[in-house]
Amino acid sequence: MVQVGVIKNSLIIIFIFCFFSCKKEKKSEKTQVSNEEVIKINVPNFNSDSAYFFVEKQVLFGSRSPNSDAHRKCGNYLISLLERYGAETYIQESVETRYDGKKLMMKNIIGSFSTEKKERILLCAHWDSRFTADHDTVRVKEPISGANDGASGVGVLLEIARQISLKEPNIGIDIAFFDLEDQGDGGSGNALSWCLGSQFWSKTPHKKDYYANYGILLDMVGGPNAVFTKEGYSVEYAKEVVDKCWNKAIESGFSDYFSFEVTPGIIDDHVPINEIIKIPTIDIIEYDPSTKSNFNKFWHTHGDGMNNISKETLNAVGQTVIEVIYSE
Ligand code: AHN
Ligand code: ZN
Repeated sequence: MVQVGVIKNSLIIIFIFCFFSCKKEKKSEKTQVSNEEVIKINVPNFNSDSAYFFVEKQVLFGSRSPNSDAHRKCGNYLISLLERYGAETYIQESVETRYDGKKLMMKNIIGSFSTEKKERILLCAHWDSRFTADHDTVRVKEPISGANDGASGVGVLLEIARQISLKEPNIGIDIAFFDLEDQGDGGSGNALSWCLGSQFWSKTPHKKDYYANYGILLDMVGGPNAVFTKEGYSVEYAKEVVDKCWNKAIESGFSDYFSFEVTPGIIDDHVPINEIIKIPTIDIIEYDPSTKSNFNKFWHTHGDGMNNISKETLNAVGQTVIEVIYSE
C-alpha cells in the first residue's frame, strides 16, 4: 500500500510538472507563430508574372511614341487599370515642344490611393517610348518597343497598384506615369530636352500644394541580370531614401541586383522632382559598366523588346518597393 501511494504521488508530481512545462511551451510557440504571421500578412508578395503581363500589354500596343495611335490607346489602358484598382485618377494634358520644334501631345497620368492621408509616397515611371532607335545600326529612324525603357517601370507600378487594391498600406501612395521623358536630344548635352512630362508636373502638380515624404522612380528595371547602383543625383538629394531601399533589398535577398557602388548622376524624371517641387526622390535604374552609355546594351535599340525582359529582375525591384511601402 505504501509503495502504491509513493508511485501515485510521484505520478501526480510528474503530471503537474508536465502540465506546466507543456503549457509554457505551447504559449511561446503560439506567440512565435503569430509574430511570423503578422510579418507575412503585412507585406504582400509581388507577383512577377502579373508585372510581366503588364509590361507585355503595353508593348503589344506598339511603340508608345508621342502623337501615335499606340500612345493614345496605351494611355487609356493605364488610366482604366488605375481606376480598376481603386485609384483616384488625374490626367494632365498639354502640347509640348520637342528640341527640334516638333509639337508633342503630352499626357501625364496620376493615380492616388487613400487621398485623405497626409503622409504619402510618390512612385513614378515614364510611359512614353523613344521615337528613334538612335543607338541601333539599323532602322534608326523607327521608334523602339521600349519594353525595358519605359514599359518595365510602369509594369512594376501597375502590379503594385493591384497589390494596394488587395491590401491598403498605412501610407498614401501616388503613382505617376510621366509622359515625354524619352524624347530628348541624344546628340547634345541639352538636359532640359528630356523629362518634359515630369518638368511640367513638378511646376504644376496634379493637386495644389501637393507634397510627398519621398519619391521612388523606376526606369529600366527589367533587364536580365540587371545591377542597380546608387545613382549620383539620388544620393545627392535623397540619401536616406536610397539607404532605406537598398537595405530592404539586401534584407529581402536581392544582393545580386542591388549594389552599394555610387555611380554618376543621370538626367531622369527624378531630377526635376528634386529640383523644382523638391520632393526627395531616388531613381532605381540599371547601371552597366560594360557599355559606353552605361545603360543596358539594348538601350535605344530595337533589341529593347520582351525577349530581354526578366521576371526575376522585375521581382527584385517590385518586392523591394513593396517592402519599403508596407514598412511605413
Ligand atoms: C540622358 O541620356 C541624358 N538621359 C537618359 C534618361 C533616359 C532615357 N532614361 C531612359 N531613357
Ligand atoms: Zn530612353
